Parts: sequence; structure tokens; C-alpha cells
Amino acid sequence: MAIPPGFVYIGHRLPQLLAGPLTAYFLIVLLGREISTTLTITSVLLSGPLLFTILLTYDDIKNYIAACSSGAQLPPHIRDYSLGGIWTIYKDIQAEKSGYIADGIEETVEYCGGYVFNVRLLFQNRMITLEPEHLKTILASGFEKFEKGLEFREVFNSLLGSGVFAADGDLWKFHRSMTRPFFTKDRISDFDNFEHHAEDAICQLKLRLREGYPVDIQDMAARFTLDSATEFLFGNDVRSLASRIPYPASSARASPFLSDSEESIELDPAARFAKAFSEAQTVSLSRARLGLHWPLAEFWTDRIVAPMRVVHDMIDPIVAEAIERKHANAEKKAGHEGNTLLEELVNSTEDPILLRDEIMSLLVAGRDTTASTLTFVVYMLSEYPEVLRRLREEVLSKVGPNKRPTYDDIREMKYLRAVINETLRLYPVVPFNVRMSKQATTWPPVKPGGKPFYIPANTRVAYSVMAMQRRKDLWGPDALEFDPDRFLDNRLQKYLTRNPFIFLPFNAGPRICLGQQFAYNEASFFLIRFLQNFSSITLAMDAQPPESHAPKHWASEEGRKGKEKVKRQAHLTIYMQGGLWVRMDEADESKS
Ligand code: HEM
Ligand SMILES: *[C@@H]1O[C@H](CO)[C@@H](O)[C@H](O)[C@H]1NC(C)=O
Ligand SMILES: CC(=O)N[C@H]1CO[C@H](CO)[C@@H](O)[C@@H]1O
Repeated sequence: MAIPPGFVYIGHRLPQLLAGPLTAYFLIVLLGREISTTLTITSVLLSGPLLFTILLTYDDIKNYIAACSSGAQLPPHIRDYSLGGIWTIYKDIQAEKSGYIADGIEETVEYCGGYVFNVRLLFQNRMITLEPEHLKTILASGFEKFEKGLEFREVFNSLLGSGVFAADGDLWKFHRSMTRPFFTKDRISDFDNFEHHAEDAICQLKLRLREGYPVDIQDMAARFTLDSATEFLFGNDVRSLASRIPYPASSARASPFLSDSEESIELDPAARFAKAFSEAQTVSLSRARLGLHWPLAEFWTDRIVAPMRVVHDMIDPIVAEAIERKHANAEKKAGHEGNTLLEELVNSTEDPILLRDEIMSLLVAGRDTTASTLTFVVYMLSEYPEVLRRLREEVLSKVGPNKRPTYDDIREMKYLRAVINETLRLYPVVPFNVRMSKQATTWPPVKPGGKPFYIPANTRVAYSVMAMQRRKDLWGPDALEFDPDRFLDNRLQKYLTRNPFIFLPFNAGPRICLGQQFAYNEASFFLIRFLQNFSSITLAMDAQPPESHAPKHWASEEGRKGKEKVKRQAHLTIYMQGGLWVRMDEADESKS
């Protein structure tokens, strides 16, 4: 039996929790016996909160003095007078259930007079910034002053272990150098993998559409990227495209992949794996909200254990087999170069846990990200038929109606890349991110002649590329419009070229996404094949579960919110609530 997480949490904090009451008690004993029992109990009880408040105030004063003496300022607090920021946490949870991600940011910006603020949650400062200059400091020029940090590792440890995604310092360098060789140009331009999975996916879509039902693009994209990623990582894919795709929940044939019908999920290992993998990510994200305090929400049972068991059951045998194969090959010839990432990794270590962690990191980093990008691109194509028309025109003129796209084709397709970029600008896959400051530092001033911002050591720092990439002052008055041409016409020079840090869907600096080129290739390849086969896309709102419809009152709102048809949610990555259901027409080959 594992020790319940809540016990471990309290065990670690016991000395801290008892410090106040014990001090108070001994002081009273030392002072003599004139004090009544009620007073003793009250002072012992109050001593904890009192000590805590004193320490907190001391910290605030210390930071204030440190900021002033270096000619800097502290980021302003947001408006929230509730104890421990409970109000903000409550609003955050409500917003996730029913709201629009990053709603209410304008209000905060207005109140704080800028895009930098301190959201103090559970008595801990979180410095939030939406300033490109600050992101440059965090991710690139001041890289060594920030890390993912203990909190990130504690929260994501069960999911990611020590892999490249969660590690810091020398361990991160080790992991990064171990995985990096696998992302060279010739590795990532091998399209055989994408080809047969895309073919499978399109074939399934066609069959279902011919039956007269709409299809869920998000589910399809998740299968395509899971199969491609597992093949890329360990040579044999998990074949999630082989099992039946879902019917709309409203149809008589419904037996959805991710929600009900536990029975079919039990029978289908790929579906079980995919479900467990999403569940583990969802648990990790709910932990991220509470940070180090996550065990309070899972006091008696660790909710990630069950889904992770399913995930490990799938990966462990694959890892074991790779190690065995290496030994078998070693007898035949030395210095065998691996074909898959796992074979490559086995050459640097045979530690099965380390190998599994690395694989998990890469699966988490590489799977839902590209799936989400594809889903949101298709969402935009369904909403902007003119963009769809131009994109198909580019596909047909550059690649033709049948040919398999090559690396060079993809490189030359400017409009396709602009469509992907514009989607990643408005709907960046990783909408929020966090870092921890290792030492006290400053962020540059925002206004000319203004003061820099002081960031104390060991402070949580959060940023939202989504909110930043929607700022009108950075992207122009039409920032909330979906318009791929902004990456091609004079707006490119006017905004992005002058200030590259306003567009960071893949982050920047030494920890920039390792899979960026892989992802552009994978997404481009799929979209080209997809558009060779389908000529029109319309949302099937009748198949979309009712709770996923954008609420009626959104329609009167300005900006993107007013245009949204389907609600979004986020765990590590953003996704469409309830899938993205569409109807499509097959391309008429004789015409094209
Ligand atoms: C459109 C798709 C993708 C997007 C938007 C994306 C975005 C990101 C972002 C924002 C990070 C930084 C996370 C952080 O440091 O906090 C990241 C890291 C990473 N990504 Fe991607 N990613 C995508 C696809 C992929 C793919 C397909 C792979 C691999 C096959 C991949 C592998 C990685 C790895 C290994 C890291 C960790 C790098 C490190 O910490 O040194 N990504 N990605
Ligand atoms: C899309 O964004 C990437 C990454 O910032 C950039 O390298 C590329 O030039 C952009 N392409 C287009 C056509 O916008
Ligand atoms: C599944 C399917 O029909 N795929 C087709 C998509 O389009 C290409 C080009 O026309 C065909 O080669 C595929 O067979």
C-alpha cells in the first residue's frame, strides 16, 4: 500500500506547522502560570497564522527595499482582496468550466496599468507577464536565471519522470543532448511514416462520411499523431487508427472513443492507452493549479496512479524489447546506428526508467501538440471558406491532386505555413507556461524612461503566449481577426520582423521546442493529403455535444469570443470540448 499523498504532504510540513504553536506554548510556560487556559489555547492556535503573516510581511518589505535600492519596481498586485486569493482561484475554475480562456485580461491590464502583474495565490507570488521583452529575458537572454523548477517537477513527476520536458540544469542538458540528434533534417523529412498513417486516417474519414455521418477531426488528428509519434519514437505504432472511429453521441450508433462504452475501451489497447494518457495529463494539470499543495486535493489516493499503470504497461515491454534487441545486435556487429529514437537512446543508456521517462516526455511533447494544431487549422478552414479555397489552390498548383508531397514542396508552400502560423498565433497549443526564478533579477522597463521590474529569487513566473499573441498593440488593430496574410504582406515587417518575440508558439532560447520542424512537416503533410481528398468543410454543430456549443451570449461579444462556435478547454494543451465534428465533400478527381 502506498502512503496517501496527503500524509506525505503533511509530514513534510509538520515542523513548519508546529513551529508557531510550540514557540507560543513554551513562551507561555516560561512566563509563568498566571495565564488562563482559554488564553493559552487561543494564543497557541493563533500563533501559527500570526507567525505566517509576520514572515509574509517581512518578505514583502524585504522585496520592496531590494526593488527600490536597485531602482526597480515590484509588479503591481491584481485586484483581489480575498484571503489567499481564493476569489481568483474560484474565478479561474469557473472560467475553465464555462468561460473563454484569458477572459477578463483587459480588466486586469487596465487596473494594473500594464501587462505585468502579481497574482498572489495561496500566499505565493506569481509574477505574470505578457510582455515580449520579458519573455526574451526569461527564455533567452536571462535563461540561466530561470528554471522549470521544483514545483513543475513535483506536479509533473508522475507523468514525465525526469525526461527532457521536466528536467532542469545539468540533467536537462544531458537529456537534451541525448534526444537532439534525432531531430536532424534527414530524420524528420522521412515521410513514409506520415504517408501510411495519413492514408489510413483519410480512408476512415471517407468511409464514415459516405455512411452519411459527420466525423470528429480532433479524434482523428489525435490518432494520426499518436500512431505517427509512436512509430517515430519506437518503431511500432500503437495502431489507434485501426480501431473504429466514433459516431456522433447523438446518433443511434454512438459508442464514442473517449467517453462512454467502457467495454470497447477495455477490449482495445490503443483506445485504453489514449484514454489513460489523456486522463494522466488532466490530473497533472489540475495539480498545476495547486502547485506544491496538490496532495490536498488528492489526500487519500493519488489519482494518477491508475492511468499511469495503463501507460506504463504499454511502454515498458517496448523498452525491454529494445534493450534485448540491442544485446542481440551487439553480438552481430558493434556500433549499430538506431533507426528509431528508442534504439538511439538505448545506445546512451540501458536504464529502463530513464528510457521510459524520455519516451513519456517526447510523447507528451509531440502528440497532442500537433493534433491540436491540426484540429484548430481545420476549425479555421471550416469558418473561412476563402482561406480554404486559396489553400487548396496552393496544394493543387504546387503538389497536384495526387502526388505525395516532398520536403521541398512543403518548404515552398508559403500560404500553408502562413495558415499554420496564424492558427498558432490565435490558438497556440501551449497557451500558458511557467518558470521559477533561481536568483533575484529584473525585467526591462516597458515604457521609455520607466523602471525595470524586480523579480525576487524563488518566485513563480507565468506567461501566456496566447494572451500576448492577441494583443492589438503588438499585432495591429486587426489582431483578433484570423488572417493568414498578416504573415505574408507588409504587416509581417511592420510587426513580427521588428519584434520576433511577439510570436512564440514554440517558445524560444535554449529550450525552444525540439520538434518544431518535425511538427511543421507532420502538420503540413497531413493537411496537404487531406486537402487533396476533400474540397469543402462545414462544422456539424448537430453532432457537437450540447455543452460544447459556445453560449448564445458570446455572439454579442467583440473580438474572437464573438466568433467562436465551439468551446475550448486546456490541460497542458488546448483542445475543443467534445471534439470538432465536421461534414466534408470529397474532392472530385476528374475536375482537379
Ligand atoms: C505544433 C506542434 C508543437 C508545438 C506548438 C510545440 C510547442 C512546444 C513548446 C511551447 C515547448 C516549450 C515548453 C517549455 O519549455 O515550457 C515545447 C518543448 C518541446 N517540444 Fe514541442 N511543440 C510541438 C510539437 C512537438 C513535437 C512533434 C515534438 C517531438 C516529436 C516536440 C518535442 C518537444 C520537446 C522534446 C520539448 C522540450 C524541449 C526542452 O525542454 O528542452 N514538440 N514544444
Ligand atoms: C511561420 O513561423 C515560423 C516560426 O516563427 C517562421 O520561421 C516562418 O518564417 C513563418 N512562416 C510564415 C510563412 O509565416
Ligand atoms: C483514402 C484516399 O482515398 N486517399 C486518397 C487521397 O488522395 C490521394 C490523391 O488523390 C489518393 O492517392 C489517395 O488514394
